[in-house]
Amino acid sequence: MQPFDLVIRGGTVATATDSFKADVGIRGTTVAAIGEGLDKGKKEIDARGKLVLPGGVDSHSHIEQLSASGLMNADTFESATTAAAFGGTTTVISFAAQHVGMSLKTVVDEYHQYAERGAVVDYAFHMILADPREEVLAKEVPPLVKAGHASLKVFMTYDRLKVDDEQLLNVLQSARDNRAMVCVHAENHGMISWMGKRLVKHGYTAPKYHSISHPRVCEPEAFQRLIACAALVDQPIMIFHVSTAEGAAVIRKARGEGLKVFAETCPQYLFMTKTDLDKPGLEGGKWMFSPPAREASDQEALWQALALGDLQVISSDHAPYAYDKTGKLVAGKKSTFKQIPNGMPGLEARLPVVFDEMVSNGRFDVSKFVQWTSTEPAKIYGLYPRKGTLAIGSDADIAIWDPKKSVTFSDKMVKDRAGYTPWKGRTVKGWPTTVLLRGEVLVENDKLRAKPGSGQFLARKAGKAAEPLGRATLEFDPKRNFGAKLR
Ligand code: DUC
Ligand code: ZN
Ligand code: ZN
Repeated sequence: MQPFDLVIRGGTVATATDSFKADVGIRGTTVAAIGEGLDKGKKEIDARGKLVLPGGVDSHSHIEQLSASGLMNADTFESATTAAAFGGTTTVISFAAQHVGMSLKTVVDEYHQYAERGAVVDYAFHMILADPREEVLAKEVPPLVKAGHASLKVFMTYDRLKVDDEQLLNVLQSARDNRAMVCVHAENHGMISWMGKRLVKHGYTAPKYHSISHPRVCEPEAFQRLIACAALVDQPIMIFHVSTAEGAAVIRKARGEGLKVFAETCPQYLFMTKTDLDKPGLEGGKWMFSPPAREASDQEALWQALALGDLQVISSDHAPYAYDKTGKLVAGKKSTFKQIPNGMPGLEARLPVVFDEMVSNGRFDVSKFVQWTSTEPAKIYGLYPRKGTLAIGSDADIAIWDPKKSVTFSDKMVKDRAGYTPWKGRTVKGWPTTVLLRGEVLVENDKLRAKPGSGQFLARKAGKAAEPLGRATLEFDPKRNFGAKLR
């Protein structure tokens, strides 16, 4: 038997189901053995007193992405994935963002180029459809899904991105025909637009009013409409960034009816509230993301929804804009909240802030942490078991966590290019001190060891999650619809 190239010795290994003391033996790029007293490796890492976890999978991150108004976000693939690596994340799913009039294929080719140039962790793309015209759905989506882009994303709000109900149905049908997951930013557009105009007209223009301009009800309303459309088509969906207790309740009901509705939340909804936006001047703009942070009671409801399995994933929704003319202040120092781009950096902080609460503070155990931040996203998006677990044959993407290391977030530590962290001043206990990607050291002793472009594209086939239920609604059942054959 060949010797191991690397043995991680003496740590506590945790997966989504178990945690136990074991050595991990790596040959080449994959895990070759997990057990006690493994033979010596060519290299060894001493993990005594540490947790040995699968690298994080962040399935919602906006990287080097052009907004509909033509604003590029602050990160390149190099800076964003470096931030991810330092925070223990070894796989990201970001977006290839189509805007109206664009060819989807051209867009995907461009994002491939950006990522090939800079990524230091492995990556895949969700394809954003802002213009799901017939030719795009008929000619571009099928070969792109076959090429490994097994998820589509649509927005139900934002002026230049949103799809109406008929377009949404077309996208859901296209995903069903091609076997892909559909991810949705689901908020009621009319309510947001109407409230925003009313607030500004009355002079309420500060960033804190952003949170009021997204009425709570715009979430359950959009979720219900989306779920009804998905059920009509019989297409599984992923609801992005759930922020309210009412939204989570709608998801619970749908799942109780057996519908394939998956959902995520993000650290900002678990740890921030609307009062975080209440800062002097435009400073609160740093905490402006959509949907907005809500109330402390929503945080409890979201933890409960995770515990019950109604939400399965904690992603970052990393969307960095610098606090200057290139980003948050693009419309100047007198802008209204409507003119400030939405989004906050989150790739680096996602795992440490969640680990601190779940593992260090004991809200849940380390297996649940692994489940929601690595295993479930890998399963739902067709990356498992190559990613998302530590098993024989899995990629050796490993984050070695020091559960005793305390870190206080500061602007100067950030690796992304937003230039600030919305977690500034927060102290967390537990930090990934050594991170491996496919058996190679990625981060060690606070240094990045990988070269830009060393991350690999992950071609994905949709997993079980994206399989339709096979339950025909009356309208699609020839026995009940006067014989119409619509499939
Ligand atoms: N909201 C989004 O819909 N996308 C990016 C970030 C944000 O805040
Ligand atoms: Zn969104
Ligand atoms: Zn997003």
